[in-house]
Amino acid sequence: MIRTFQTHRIRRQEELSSALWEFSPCEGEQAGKKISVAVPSAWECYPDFETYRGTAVYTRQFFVEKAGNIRLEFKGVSHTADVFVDEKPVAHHYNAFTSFDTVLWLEAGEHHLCVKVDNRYSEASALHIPNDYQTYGGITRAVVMEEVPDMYIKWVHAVPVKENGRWGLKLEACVKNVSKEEKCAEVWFSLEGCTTVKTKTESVKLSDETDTAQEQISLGSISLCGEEEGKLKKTVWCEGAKEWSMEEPNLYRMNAVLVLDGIAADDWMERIGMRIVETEGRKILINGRSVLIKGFCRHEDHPLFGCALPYEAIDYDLNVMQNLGANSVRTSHYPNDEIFLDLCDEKGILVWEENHARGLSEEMMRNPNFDKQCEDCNREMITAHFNHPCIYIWGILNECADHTEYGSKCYQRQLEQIRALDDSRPRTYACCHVKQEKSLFMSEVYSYNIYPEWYLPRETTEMLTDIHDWAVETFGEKPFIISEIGAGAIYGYRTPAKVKWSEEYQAETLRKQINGVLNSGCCNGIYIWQYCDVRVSDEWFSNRPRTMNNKGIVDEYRRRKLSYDVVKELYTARGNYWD
Ligand code: ADA
Repeated sequence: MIRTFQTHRIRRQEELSSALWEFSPCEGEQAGKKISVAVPSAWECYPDFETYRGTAVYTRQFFVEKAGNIRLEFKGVSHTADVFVDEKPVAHHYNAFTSFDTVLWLEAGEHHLCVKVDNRYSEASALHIPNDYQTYGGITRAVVMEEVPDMYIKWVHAVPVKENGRWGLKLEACVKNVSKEEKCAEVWFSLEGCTTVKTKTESVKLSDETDTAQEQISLGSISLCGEEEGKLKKTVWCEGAKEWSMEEPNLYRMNAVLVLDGIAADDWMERIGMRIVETEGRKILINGRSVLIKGFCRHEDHPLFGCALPYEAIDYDLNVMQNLGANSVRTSHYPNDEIFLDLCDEKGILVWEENHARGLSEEMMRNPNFDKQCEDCNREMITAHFNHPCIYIWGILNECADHTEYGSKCYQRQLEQIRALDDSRPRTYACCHVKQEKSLFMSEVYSYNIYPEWYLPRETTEMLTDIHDWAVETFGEKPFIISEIGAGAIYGYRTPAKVKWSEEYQAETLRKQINGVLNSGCCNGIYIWQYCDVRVSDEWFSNRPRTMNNKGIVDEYRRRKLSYDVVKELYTARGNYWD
């Protein structure tokens, strides 16, 4: 499954995943063995590959109907991919959690696709390191083949705006010419589901045969030299559009059509929700209302699927979280599968999406690949996920070294990069070097990971007020979120002694922590660490019984611990807003 809705009516698209591929490991006792596996998947879920770390090749044939430009998109390969078509290298990509693509000219007929996948840790990998979660191996998200014309639409970004009670969209469309010659195309836009879409100039109909009854607006014409890309910009007004909210997540389908040589040659569709996120003093406002975050941190992790959760399992998790009274998810600690984001758009769940990094020391941030790998991740995440109304904030660099001179410069560069890519959302980062942070002047929201009554013998409200007051005194008034709080419990371990690791201890601690945060009067919300128990790297076995991070409210099989009812009681007692 690529997305939860159709993204093209003109561009021919075929999902190459959702099929059996041939998998063959390159190292170890099983090197050269060939097995048929479903893709997407993580190889740790194939029998006898539970702990395989190394390289492997995935292969399959694919068929091109007519000679032309073929775009191959990989939504996620964990963690380094080298792609070959008919034995020729065509793409290289690092990072499991962002997508990449390549456009090739191919003859009609059968072709051979080979993806060499590497999930090893090495100096070359600054972000995938042994960590408090697992770096799986494999083609873990969808693979798509598309036929594109010489000029095609790479993306359209839309920022909702409101003037005099009327919704509009600030649009930017990116077009690419993949041929060697100069070409000119025109891009038309419509928004399905709104009564009309008008610019200040008169709108025109593209043709009577378009699938949509909506008016088409020209975003303009663009001439591009060979292999060049360019952008068109326009603001359009949308009569009758309803806002997107947690309670009523209204979505509209944006439809862009590219006309080349008089023919509607390419199209691109995505959905948008009308909502504006702002911060004001200590409030996070969505369409002017101050939200109260009742959230969970969630890893993409499941004992049967690794990080390659199918649609149904993602939907299951979101339903459970909503049943618990939650209204937000933090994608700790990397960009998530777009199917997750599509579902959050549809269910009205707010998402804190963050780039990929967890707990890197200054020394680790000095890895020569660190800056580039982060910058690539930020750019790929924001470009691909820009239009999701559910994403209300961007996060970076969870618990890295913002307390040192060198580290804080990295934070500042990345916060600047994020602002340049998207100025419509606030930015934040989850801190842990209590009261030593240097870059908080740049983020719009303060966020802290605190573990009172688990790692630290402190009381929740006292600890967070102390940090909050320091941040406000040092950097000024801003919204403040507890981005992690929690306690561990081994599923099934119940004892009247209520000691650490028992379900009783976790349930009691969470009650104190959640009440402490929500009653503090200075917090816009809380993200519980964490939704479910997750597998951690083998190197992280110490302090991690079962080599799992056991702070889930449900275990890895989604079985409820005693804390489930406590969280449900406390979350459902509060509304979605903080007034
Ligand atoms: C940190 C970190 C999480 C997790 C958590 C824990 O705050 O951000 O990834 O490791 O601690 O369980 O200790």
